[in-house]
Amino acid sequence: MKIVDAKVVVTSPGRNFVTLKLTTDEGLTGLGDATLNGRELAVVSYLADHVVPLLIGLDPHRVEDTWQSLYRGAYWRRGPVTMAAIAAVDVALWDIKAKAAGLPLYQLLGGASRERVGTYGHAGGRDIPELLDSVRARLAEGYPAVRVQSGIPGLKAVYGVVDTDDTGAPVLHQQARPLVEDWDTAAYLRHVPAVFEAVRAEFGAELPLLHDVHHRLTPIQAARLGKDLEPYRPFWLEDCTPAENQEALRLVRRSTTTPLAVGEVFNTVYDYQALITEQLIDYVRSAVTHFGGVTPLRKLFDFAAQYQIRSAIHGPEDISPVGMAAAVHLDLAVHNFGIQEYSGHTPLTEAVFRHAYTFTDGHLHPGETPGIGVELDEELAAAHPYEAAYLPVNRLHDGTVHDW
Ligand code: GCO
Ligand code: MG
Repeated sequence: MKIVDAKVVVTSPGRNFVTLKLTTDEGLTGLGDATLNGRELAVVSYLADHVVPLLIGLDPHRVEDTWQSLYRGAYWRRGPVTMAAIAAVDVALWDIKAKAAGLPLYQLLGGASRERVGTYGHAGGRDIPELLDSVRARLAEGYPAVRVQSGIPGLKAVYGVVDTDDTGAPVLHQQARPLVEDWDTAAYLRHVPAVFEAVRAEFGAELPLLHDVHHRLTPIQAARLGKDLEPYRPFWLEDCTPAENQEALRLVRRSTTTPLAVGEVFNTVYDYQALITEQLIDYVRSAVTHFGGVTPLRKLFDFAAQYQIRSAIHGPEDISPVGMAAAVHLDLAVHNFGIQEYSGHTPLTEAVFRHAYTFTDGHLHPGETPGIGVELDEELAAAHPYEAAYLPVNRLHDGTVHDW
C-alpha cells in the first residue's frame, strides 16, 4: 500500500480546526488532527510545505519509521508546531492501519483495559452561586467529575468563566484581536478556598473536584494554594506554575499532598523527565494532537506507569473530534488511565466531523468502527473557512503582562 494523496483541511465551524487527510492507492483514508489554537496556519504551512511532499509514495503501515524520520530528519526537534504536524501524520497512519486490519484502533493498542472512559466536565461561574448552577448542570449531563473555575471579586475577566458584555451577551475568549483579561494573584489565592468550601458544602464530600490554575502562580504561591485546598480533597490542581520550569514542582510537591496535574502545553517526553522520575506529579495531561500523536503518547504513558502516574489527556474544545477520537482509543487501552477531559463540541462541529465515539452517562467509548472512527465532511468544512482568532492575554492592574 502507498500514500497517493495528502491534503490539509482548515475549517472553522465555530472555531478553527486543522485536519490532515491521507489517501492510499487502495482507497483507504486516514485523518489526523493538527489544531494549534491561535497559531493554526503555522502548522498548515509546516504540513503542506514541508511534510506532505515527503509522504507521497510512503507505505502507510510504517508508522514508527515515519514518526522517527519526521522527528529526527527535520533536525529542528520539538516545539508545538512541529509536534502538532507530526501528530497529524501519526494519527492518520494509525487510522489507515486500523482500517486495513478491519479493527477499531484500541484493538491495535492492546485491546480494552476497561469498559468505558471516565471524564470530567467544566463548570464555571462569575460568582459562587453561578458556579454552583454550572456544577449542577454538569451533573445533570452525567459528568462523574467536575472542574470548578470561578470569577474573582474585583477582576472582570478570568480564565474558565464565561464573560458577558454590558448587554449581558457572552464574550468569546477567542477573538480577532486578543481579548485582555485581568489578574490579581492575592485576590485569587484568597478566593479559591472559599469556592471549594461552597462547592463541597453544596455537593458533599464524594464528588471529584478539579481546578486549573493555568500556569499563574510562583512555586511558593502554588504550595500555599495546595495546602489551603487540602481540607476539600481536590482530585487535582492543574498547571499550578508555568509549565516550562520543571524544578518549580519540587517545592510545591514538598509542601502539599494535593495531587498535581501538568502537561497540556508539553510536546515531548523530555518536558516530563524530572517530573516523572522524581514523582513530582500525579497526572500527565498531554493531548495526542500536541504531543506528536498516539505513538509517543503511548510511550509516555508506559513510562509514567512505572511511577504510578496516570493519564489525563487534554480535551478542550480546541482538540478536534479527530484528536478526541484518538484520545479515547488510547484511554480505553492503556492500563494507567486516570481521567479524560471532555467538553464536547458544537452540533455544527459534530456535523463536519462525524464520529463513532459516544458520550453516555459521563463516559466515553470509541465505538467499534475500524480506524479511529471519524469521517470528515469536506463540503461542509469548506463552507466554514478559517477565521483569525487569538487566545486572550492577561494583565495585572498596572498593565504588566502575566501568564495566561
Ligand atoms: C484545559 C486548558 C484549555 C486551554 C486551551 C488553550 O485545561 O482544558 O487549560 O482550556 O486553555 O486548550 O487553547
Ligand atoms: Mg488546563
